[in-house]
Amino acid sequence: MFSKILIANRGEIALRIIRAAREMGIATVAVHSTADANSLHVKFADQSLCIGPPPSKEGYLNIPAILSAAEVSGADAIHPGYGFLSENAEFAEMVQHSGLGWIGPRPEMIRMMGNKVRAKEAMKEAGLPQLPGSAGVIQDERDLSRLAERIGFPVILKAAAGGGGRGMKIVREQEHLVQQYRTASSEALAAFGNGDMYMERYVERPRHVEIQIVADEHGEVIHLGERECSVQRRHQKVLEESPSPALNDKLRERMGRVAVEAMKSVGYNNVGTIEFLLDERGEFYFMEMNTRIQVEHPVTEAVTGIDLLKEQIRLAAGEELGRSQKSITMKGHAIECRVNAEDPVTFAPSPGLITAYHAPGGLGVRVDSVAYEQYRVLPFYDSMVAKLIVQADSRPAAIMRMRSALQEYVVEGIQTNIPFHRKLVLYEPFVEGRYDTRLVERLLAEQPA
Ligand code: MV4
Repeated sequence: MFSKILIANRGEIALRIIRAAREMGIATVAVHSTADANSLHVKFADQSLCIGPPPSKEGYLNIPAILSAAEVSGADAIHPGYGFLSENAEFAEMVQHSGLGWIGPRPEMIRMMGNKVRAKEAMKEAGLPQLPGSAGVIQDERDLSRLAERIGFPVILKAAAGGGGRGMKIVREQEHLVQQYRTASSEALAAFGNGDMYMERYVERPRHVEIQIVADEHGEVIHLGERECSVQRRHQKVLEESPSPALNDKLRERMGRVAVEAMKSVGYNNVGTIEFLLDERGEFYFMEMNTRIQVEHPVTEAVTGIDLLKEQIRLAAGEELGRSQKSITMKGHAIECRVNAEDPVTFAPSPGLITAYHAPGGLGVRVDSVAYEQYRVLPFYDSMVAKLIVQADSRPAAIMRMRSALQEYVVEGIQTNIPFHRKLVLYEPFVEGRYDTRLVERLLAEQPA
């Protein structure tokens, strides 16, 4: 097992990693930007090192500074958290070549899933259901119309180097196809340095359902059920829940089984998430895979009772999974609300000083956050300031618990989306569990802030 872990991240996930490591008897090293010198992750780690100024490129993305910090501190492993360097295959490789443990999947897995076309091909080969689409990258503009005719309109053009909703274009009519393709490809080239595009049939009202994978380095793979992530705004998740109100036991079993089989066939290791699109008929299709711990992991922890961060660390140290799929039981229901520092009308980030703070508590209530009274939300980083997670015996009970917790939550001095969350958990389509990826749009149209 590792004896000292360096955490190449900040905020609540850095704190989450510190807590897991401490419970395992592992020492922790925080790295931080000059602006984060007084942050909780720095205070709570056993050791801390400043790695640069506030801009991410010079700090939390500064590979030489982070590797130096690992060497100076005598850390024997690096946990990248989410965002920042967590899905940078070159970084993972450098970490391993420095003789350090990498708390994540092998670099080749990160690389494969980072290229959306390669990931699709590999996952098709591995047996995951796919939407009708182009066989890999679109090679020639002259193939476009034949391709779209075969797939059937509407189609969606996606950037091979994109992901998470970046670099996508929906095309509804043949006559717009070539123009849309040119625009999308040049936008992708500008944004990602790669103009490669692929095409899929467009699913109109999809749900985003993802499966949590846990795999050891010895070929054992299990899943920890699903998370429903359809409550999004501009491809940013706002609320997640588990189980998904859209799945029944049979569909859950099938999704989990094919996901596990696919991961076994590519030799995946550590934790990961397979994202599926679920259509109105209950058919599911592979979308993308995330090769990191995710923001919304606590809802899975809540319903399975498994500490995903401890698992991740244990598996990265080469330990065996030591649990069978049969031993996994899901209990009750969990919901997570992402609390963001943002303007309720424009959704622009609203950084600044928190002048009053009271986090909710009580049975089945968890708050993962680095916020406190007099904490300053910095303008340089993500605007998420807290995750509020509740669990209860049933979905209706979890919704009641979330309403109660949101009522207790006090954050003053900055603007937050807490008022939005209070509306969301009262909104009938949400309460009924009958919603898709357009839920937030509908709520905002019906009840403007
Ligand atoms: C789609 C789609 C409909 N049809 N692909 C958005 C994020 C990226 N992972 C893929 N996305 C989508 N791909 C086909 N063929 C609709 C979306 C999509 C979406 C997916 C999940 C959650 C929210 C979304 C919001 C808009 C569009």
